[in-house]
Amino acid sequence: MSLDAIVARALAQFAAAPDAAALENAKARYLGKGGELAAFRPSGTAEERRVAGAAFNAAKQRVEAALEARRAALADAKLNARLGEEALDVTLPARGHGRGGVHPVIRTWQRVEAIWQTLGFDVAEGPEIETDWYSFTALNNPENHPARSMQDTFYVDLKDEQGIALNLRPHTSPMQVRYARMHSPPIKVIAPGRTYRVDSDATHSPMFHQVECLWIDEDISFADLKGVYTDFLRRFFENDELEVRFRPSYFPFTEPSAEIDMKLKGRWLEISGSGQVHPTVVRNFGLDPERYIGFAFGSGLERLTMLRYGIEDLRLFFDGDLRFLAQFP
Ligand code: 2U9
Repeated sequence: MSLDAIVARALAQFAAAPDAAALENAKARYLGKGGELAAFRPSGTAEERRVAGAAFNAAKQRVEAALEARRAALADAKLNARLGEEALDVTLPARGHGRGGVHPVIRTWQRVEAIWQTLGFDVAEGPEIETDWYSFTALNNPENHPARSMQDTFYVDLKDEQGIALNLRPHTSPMQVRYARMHSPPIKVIAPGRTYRVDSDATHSPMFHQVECLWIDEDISFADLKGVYTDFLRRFFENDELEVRFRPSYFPFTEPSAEIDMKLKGRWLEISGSGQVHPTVVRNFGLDPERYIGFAFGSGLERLTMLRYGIEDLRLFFDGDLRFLAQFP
C-alpha cells in the first residue's frame, strides 16, 4: 500500500475516533511498533531509498500532527461537556444566610470582661497546655493531691524540662500565677478562658470556661473582696438588690476560703469560690506574703450563663443545636 494511502486511512480513523481510548488504539495501528508505518521499508538504489526515506518522514509527521490535533479536540470536547453539565444558573435567587449570633457562653465572657474592666481589672489570657508547676505546685497543691490524678486532669503526650507530663489546665489559675510573676502590685487582673477536667454529665463538661479574679495589694481585706464581687454579681444579673452570702470552705490555694452563694427566686445557689490567697502561693508569685495580701475568686462561665438565662442542661451549650443557639441572636 502506498504511503499516501496509509496516511489517508490514519487521518480518517483519527477523525472518526469518538474518544481518547479509541484514538490511542488507532495510533497504535499506525505509529506503534508493528504498526503500518513501522512496516514500511524503503528499497532500491541509494538515491531511491533517500527519496523514499524523506517521503516516509513527511508521512509520519503528518500522521503525528493529526494525532495531536485530534487529542486536543477530544480533550476540549470533554471539558466543554463537563462545563455544560456543571453549569450554574447564575440567575437563581441566593439562598440567603442568617445573621448568626454570639454563643451564649461567649456573651457571658464578654459581659464579665466589660464589668471587671470598669472595676479597674486588667484581662489576661494564656496557654491552655500547662506545666505541672503552674497548674498545681504553684497553687499549693500537695504532691499526692487527687486533682493531679489522671481521673481528674487531662494530660498530653508532651513533657516539661523536668520530664513531667504537660496537662490541659484544670483552671485558669496558672495564668494568674504567670501574670503575678510578670507584674508588680497593686495587681488587679481577671483570667477568663477554656479549662479542662475529666468530668461529663448534665452539670459538667470535659471542656468548660472559667473566669478567675486576682487582686494583690498591701492593705486590702476580705471586705474589699466581698464588695467587688457583690458589685460584679449585681451588675451581671442586673439586680441591685441581689443577695449574696459568703460561706466558709476549703481550697488549697486560699486560706481562709469561702463559697459565694446568691439568692435566686428564694433559693440560695452556689455561684463561685473565693478566698485570701495562701501565703505559699503569694511566695510563688515572687512576693513577700508578710507585705502583700491577695484575694481571688473563681466562677464557671457556663454556670453564670445558665443562671442568667434559666438554662437547665449544660450540654445544650456544646450540642450545636440551632434551635437552642438561635435564641441568642
Ligand atoms: C490564684 C490563687 C487563687 C481562685 C479561686 C475558686 C476559689 C473556685 C471554682 C468555681 C467554679 C472553679 O469553675 S469552677 O469549678 N473556683 O472555687 N477559685 S478561689 O483562686 C485563686 C486563683 C488564682 C493564683
